[in-house]
Amino acid sequence: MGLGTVGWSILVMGISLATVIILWAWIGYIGPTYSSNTLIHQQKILRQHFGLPPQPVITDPKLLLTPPSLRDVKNNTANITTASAGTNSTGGKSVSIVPGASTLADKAFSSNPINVKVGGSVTWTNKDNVAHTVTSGTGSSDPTKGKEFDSGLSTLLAQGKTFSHTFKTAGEIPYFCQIHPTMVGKVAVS
Ligand SMILES: [Cu+2]
Repeated sequence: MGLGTVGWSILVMGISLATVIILWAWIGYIGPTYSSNTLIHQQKILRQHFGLPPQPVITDPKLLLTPPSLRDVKNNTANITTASAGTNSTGGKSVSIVPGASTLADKAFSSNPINVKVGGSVTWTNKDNVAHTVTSGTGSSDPTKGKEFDSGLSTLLAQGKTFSHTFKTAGEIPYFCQIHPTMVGKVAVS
């Protein structure tokens, strides 16, 4: 007499259940950390194999709460690279010319507008891989362009270069890039 359809079904279910129980007893509970633990284990073996120092274990909660892409990897601290609108060490303000600035209009400068006290300075840092200028005025045809400040067409702000200007009188000063005149910003001096 054969097993029949029901018999086979029960047998397959029984084998499946037995397999699951055996795997559970052998490997244990496979939870959300299983694959990351496996990767850590594999990495440890590979590091030993290639004579590399062990991976430092990050325990600083401040660092763990910072997404990896925002960590300052070199210094291994939670030095978050915010769009710098901050006050720099000399008490002046910092403005970034952001990556891809030439097509970003009034988003080319961060922060924009920037507020500064009379007697305070603003330092622009070019974080784009294209050279720019920071030139006071509303645009190329402004007769007063460059009167308050101009980083200059002969001394272009290449990637990583900075330009600073100290503001002596209150007022709102528009500025732009002479190479890409659609890049516009404003300094509010009070
Ligand atoms: Cu430009």
